[in-house]
Formats: sequence, C-alpha cells, structure tokens
Amino acid sequence: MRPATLATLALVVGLGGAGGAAFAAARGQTPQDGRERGSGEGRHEVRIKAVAFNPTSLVVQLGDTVVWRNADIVRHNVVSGELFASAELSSGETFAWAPGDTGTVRYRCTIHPRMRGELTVRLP
Ligand SMILES: [Cu+2]
Repeated sequence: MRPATLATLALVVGLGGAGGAAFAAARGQTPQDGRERGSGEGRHEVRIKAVAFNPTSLVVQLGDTVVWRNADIVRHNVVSGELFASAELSSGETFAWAPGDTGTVRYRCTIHPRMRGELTVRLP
C-alpha cells in the first residue's frame, strides 16, 4: 500500500468533529465520544453483520484508525480500489486501516458486491 494514497481512504468511523457530533446526536447518546473528539487519535469500528457494513457511512479524523470486525458467520473482505485491501476475514477477525490524508473513501466487499461503505476523513 502506498502511504500517499492511503491518506485519501480514511476508514469510516468518525465520532469526532462535526460529523461525529451529528452522528452521536442522531443516536441520542455519546458513549466515548467526549474522549475521542478532537484528539485525532480515535479508534472506530465498522461492524460487518448481516452481509452489510455498519455504519455504512462514517466520518473520521486524520490520525484515527478504523477497524472492521466481521461479526458474520461467512467470510468478508474490505477493499478500496488501490488504497487498501484486507485478506478474507473469517468470523471474528478484524482489519485495521489508518488514513493518511483527508477525503472520501469508498470501499466494498468483493465477495458480496452489494456490500458497500464509505469513509470521510477530515482534519482534526
Ligand atoms: Cu462480504
């Protein structure tokens, strides 16, 4: 993987920043949000369940790490063009990625083409 390109990918999870605040507000709760907000060192998890990425769209900050966790029985992977590609994840396995730049990153599971997700990476 090329660092310069990775920056653009940003994994989904974003509890920090305006997007994170909106996300938390929409859920009516802010667990751990206070600790992660503004730090730029947050860890976000995208759960893979029922052949879908949850959340489908996520906002993270540059410096954050996104972790995809396969909570399904079947295998999945996480691929974003030339930016990153996980191995096939068995149930319970995870894949982590840290964006190196701001921007929008679309990714999918190549095993199940209808599985798609998006990450928006913002400055802390
Ligand atoms: Cu899949």
